[in-house]
Amino acid sequence: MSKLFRAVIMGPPGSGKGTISERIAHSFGLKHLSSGDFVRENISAKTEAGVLAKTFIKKGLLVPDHVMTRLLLPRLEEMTKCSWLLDGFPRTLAQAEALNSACDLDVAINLNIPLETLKERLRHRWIHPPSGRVYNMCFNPPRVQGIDDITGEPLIQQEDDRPEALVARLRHYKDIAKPVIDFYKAKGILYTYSDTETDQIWPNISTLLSTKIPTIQSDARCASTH
Ligand code: G5P
Ligand code: MG
Repeated sequence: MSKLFRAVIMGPPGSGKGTISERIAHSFGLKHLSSGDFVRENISAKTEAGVLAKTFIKKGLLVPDHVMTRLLLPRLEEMTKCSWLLDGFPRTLAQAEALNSACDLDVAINLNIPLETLKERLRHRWIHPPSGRVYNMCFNPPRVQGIDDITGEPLIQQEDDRPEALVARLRHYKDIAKPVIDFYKAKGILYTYSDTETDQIWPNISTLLSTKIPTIQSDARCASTH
């Protein structure tokens, strides 16, 4: 019988959660679920939760816990046969506790990146909204400026990467993350990585996961999607 593997990746806005998640999904076959992408899908589809979430995201605020858990937990229930990586959820202690009631995690990855590095990165970030693909005009630019490599569609800058929303996001992060970090530390599953470069952090995460998930069988691997 296959052993399923469940992980979360935490870190402030721009810390590289999405970039590292894509590498993990590609290398280890985990299904990548990004809470931010999921919220944006709901905003585009104008669902009730999406309309509500938009009012918070525009101000650089977190979406309320009850909205997030109502969006995310049913999605996880559909993935009982998958090994997955949850990117951006939980963000608060209430979310961590709700997730803990729904399933057991194997690993919580925590990215600890200096503030100045974060501000600089997000200034240069562009995304392809339909897929959630992320580019950085310095670090990983698209082949043609402003155009998605795969579909040829235009790239945009997200509303919450605008300077005023960004500062608010970074300020809030530290306070709310501390209890979540302590929660996973107490469970003995927290792995924190501190550096200014994703390429320095990635080999260490890859080594960790190689030791933690050698037994995932092909039927527990899922396509990498957001
Ligand atoms: P998101 O979409 O989850 P955030 O705020 O957590 O947004 P974000 O912005 O998606 O975080 P990230 O995924 O941590 O950042 O980082 P990334 O996108 O991979 O990398 C950032 C940029 O840096 C990219 O351009 C990348 O190419 C580049 N980069 C990566 N590594 C390097 C490097 O080494 N060097 C350089 N130079 N560049 C690099 O959530 C959005 C909003 O949704 C709501 C909130 O309102 C949130 O603000 N939301 C929730 N609300 C409540 N609870 C939740 N659980 C919520 N989840 C989402
Ligand atoms: Mg992200």
